[in-house]
Amino acid sequence: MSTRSYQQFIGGRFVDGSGSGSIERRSPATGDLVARYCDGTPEDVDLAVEAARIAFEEGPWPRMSGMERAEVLNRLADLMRTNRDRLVRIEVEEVGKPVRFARGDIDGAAGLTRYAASLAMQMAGLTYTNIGEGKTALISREAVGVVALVTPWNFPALILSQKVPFALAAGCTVVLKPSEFTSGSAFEIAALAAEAGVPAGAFNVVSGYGATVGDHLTGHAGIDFVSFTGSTRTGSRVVGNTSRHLVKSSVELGGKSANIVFADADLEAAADGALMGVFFNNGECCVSGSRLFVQSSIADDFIAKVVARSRKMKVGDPFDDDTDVGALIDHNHLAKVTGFVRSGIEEGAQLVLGGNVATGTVGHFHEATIFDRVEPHMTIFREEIFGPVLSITRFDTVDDAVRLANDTAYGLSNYIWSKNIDTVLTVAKRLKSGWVQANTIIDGAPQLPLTGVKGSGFGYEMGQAGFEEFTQLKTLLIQTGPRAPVFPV
Ligand code: TXE
Repeated sequence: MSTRSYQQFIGGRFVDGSGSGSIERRSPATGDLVARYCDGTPEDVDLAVEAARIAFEEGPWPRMSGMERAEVLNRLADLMRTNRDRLVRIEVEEVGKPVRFARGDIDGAAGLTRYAASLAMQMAGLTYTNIGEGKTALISREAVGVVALVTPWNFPALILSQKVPFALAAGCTVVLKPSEFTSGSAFEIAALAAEAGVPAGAFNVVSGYGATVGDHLTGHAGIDFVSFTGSTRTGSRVVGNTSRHLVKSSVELGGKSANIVFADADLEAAADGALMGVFFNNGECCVSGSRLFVQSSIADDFIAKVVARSRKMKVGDPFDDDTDVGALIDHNHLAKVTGFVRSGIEEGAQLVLGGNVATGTVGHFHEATIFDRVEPHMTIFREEIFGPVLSITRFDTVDDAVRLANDTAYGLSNYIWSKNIDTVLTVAKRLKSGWVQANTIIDGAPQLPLTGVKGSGFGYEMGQAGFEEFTQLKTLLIQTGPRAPVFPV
C-alpha cells in the first residue's frame, strides 16, 4: 500500500504549505500509514482566502452563465463516477467505514453535484411592477461571495458535496477545510473539479487542525459566509468567530434522534430500521436513530427481534463487502464510546448485547452494543455517542413517545414507524427537529433540505434552501417618468 501525500490546493494547483509540519493519517482499521496532509497554518489560510477573493472579484466563475457553471459541475459529477473506486478506497482507508457505505457516499456525492448543477440554471429573482406609478423593482439573487466551508470526518466526500457544489453553483468561490483525520477525498475532488473546468482560485482546500486552520478561517475578515458541520461545541465557537465580522453562518451539528416504533408498524421493516438507525456508518452519523423507543405492548418480542438481528452484525475489515460495522475514527473516539458504555452499565441500564471493544486487532473496533431499559436521566440517553451503541426505552402512549423524543438538547432528525397515517402526521408535527421520516430511516434525496433546531444548529444543507444559503437578495427599485417631489420648490 502506498501512502498518499497531499500539498495544499490553492489558486488552482497543489502548492507547498507555508509550515514544515505534516499530519499523518493511519488507517483506523489496520494502523497503516495511508496519507499525509500539510499541517496548515494561518498563512496558508490567508493565501487561500486571497486566491478565492481574486477569483470572486475578477475571475470568470461568478461571471459565467448558470448553464456554463452547470456544465462544469456535471463534468465534475461524471469524473467522480469514473474515479469512484479510487475515492471509495480513500474513504474506507481514512474513515474506516464499511466499503458498501463508502460506495453509497461517492454515488451520493455525484448525485448532489448533479442536482447543484441543475440549480445553477434556476437562480432567479422577482420583479414587481405593481408598486406605484412608474416604479419597477427587480429583486435579484446574487452569489454571497467567498465562502468558508468546514467539514467533519464521518462523511468526508458526502458532506463536502452538500456544500461545495451548491456554493459553486451559486457563483461563490470556496475555501474548504476538511477534517484533519480525513482530508484525502477533499484534495482529490478539488483536483477533479479543476479537471472539470472550475477555474483557478474558485475552489481551494487547506488541510490542518481546527484550532489553527479552522479557527483562523472561520474568523477571517475576508470571508462572506461560513458553512460548518461538526460538533455542537465547535459549532458554537465557529458562530462566535463569524459574529466578530457579522458574517452569516450555517451550522449543522450533532444529534440524538428518536426512532419511535408503534405497535401497528410493519415490525420487520422497523427492525431493519432499528439496525440502520444505529449501525449505519459505524453509528458515526449525525442523523443516527440512536434512541429507540418501542411501544410497551410489542416491546419484548420486538426487542428480541432487534437483538437477534444485531447479533449477526459483522464487525471488522471495512474492505470486506460483508462487513456491517467498521473501525471507529481513532483511539480517542473509541475510548469515548467505551466510556459511554461504562456509564450505561453503572447508571443501571440493562446491557443486552455487546458492550466491549473488539479484541485481537490493532484497529479501533467496537462490538454492536444494545442497552434496554434506558431512562431519561442516564448519560447514554442524553449524549451523542457516535458509535454502534443503541439505547432502548419503552413507552405506552403517543404523548409519552413525543415527550421522550423531545427530551433532548438536540433537534436534528426523528423517525416514526406506524401504519396509521393519523399517528404519523400528529407525531411528526409535535416532534422538535428539522427532519422527520416515517417508515424509513436515514433516507433522503438531494432535493430535500436538512436543518437542525435547538443544539443541532441552524441553516440549511441541500435542496433549494441549501442552495439559497449561498446567495443573497439585492433589491433594485427604479422610478421611470416623473417623480413627485417631496420638497417642492
Ligand atoms: O468534531 P469537531 P470532532 C460530533 C460527534 C463527535 C464529536 C467530536 O459526537 O464524537 O462531535 O468530533 C474543525 N474552528 N460530531 O472533535 O471538533 C475540525 O478540524 C473551526 C458530529 O471531530 O466539531 C473538523 O474539520 N473549525 C458531526 C470539524 O471542525 C474547527 C460530525 C469538525 O470537528 C475548530 C463530526 C475551530 N476552533 C462530529 N475546531 C456531525 N454533525 O455529523 C475543530 N474544527
